[in-house]
Amino acid sequence: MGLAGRPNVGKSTLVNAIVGAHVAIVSERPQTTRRVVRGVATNTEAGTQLVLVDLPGVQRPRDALTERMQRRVEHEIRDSEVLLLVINGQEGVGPGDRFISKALIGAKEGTPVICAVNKIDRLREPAVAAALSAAAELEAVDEVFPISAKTGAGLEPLIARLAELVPEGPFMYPPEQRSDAPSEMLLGELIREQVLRRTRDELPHAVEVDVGEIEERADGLVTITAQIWAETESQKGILIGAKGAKIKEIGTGARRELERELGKQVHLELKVRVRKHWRRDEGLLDRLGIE
Ligand SMILES: Nc1nc2c(ncn2[C@@H]2O[C@H](COP(=O)(O)OP(=O)(O)OP(=O)(O)O)[C@@H](O)[C@H]2O)c(=O)[nH]1
Ligand SMILES: [Mg+2]
Repeated sequence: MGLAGRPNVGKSTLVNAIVGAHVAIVSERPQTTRRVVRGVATNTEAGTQLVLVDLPGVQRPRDALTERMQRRVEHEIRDSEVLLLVINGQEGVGPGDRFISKALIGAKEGTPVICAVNKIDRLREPAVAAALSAAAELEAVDEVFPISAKTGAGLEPLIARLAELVPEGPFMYPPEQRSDAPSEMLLGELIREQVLRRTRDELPHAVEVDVGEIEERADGLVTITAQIWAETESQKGILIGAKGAKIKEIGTGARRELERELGKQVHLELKVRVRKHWRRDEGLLDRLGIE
């Protein structure tokens, strides 16, 4: 089941909420998600498993990175058995949502499209009703659900409906598994999430994280080395900060997240490096697993 929607509408937040774990990274900045992650939510009692494909926001490509992201979105939408179109209820239905709705019709051919009108915690009742009816008018949309991925409001009926719609069959993943991401990717993304939380303007888009060694000592301490890439010397300077204050702050936040994820003590070694034009380097993007 693929999640389509404009950047920043809350797709990754919704995946985490349904899965009940931090499998996808979230930030206030648009275009946070670069790598496709499958979040897995299994209800063993009911015998259902939802596989939620968290996708980058639909956008106009600008370079090799965004072109790959967009191509991947289109591919995953074509392959989905159920489509979940996420809309920012606070902003209502706009031209971007209509564009995506049209694209879904093209890919659809009998695929159910469920629309989640998100962020209703920010809205009063009449505004929710208006957003719902605008969403219901979108050509591709079969059903609409008002939700808040943040507070969990409205999630239960949405999840129940999605579970009805997924074709029956054997589980694709073991019931305890929460995501398909290899641990290096997940750890790198958790570091990038901390960078995104602490940077602004162009910087979030210019940053990439490359995880190197992950070593566990006999006493259980895990040493992780990672490089944070920026595209220019001045971006590198911002990431390091005055007397290294910024990188220290990022490192502390990231270590906390990594420790929570691994359930172990972590020693994190971060280096900031300039890698000019990495967003245009097809070979590097391959190696980074951005397909
Ligand atoms: N108030 C409120 N904020 C939300 C809700 N869902 C998500 N957000 C916030 O919206 C912002 C974007 O959330 P993401 O989940 O990263 O959005 P996304 O659609 O995955 O964005 P991209 O990966 O960039 O396409 C974050 O600051 C979230 O905390 C919600 O239900 N209510
Ligand atoms: Mg996202």
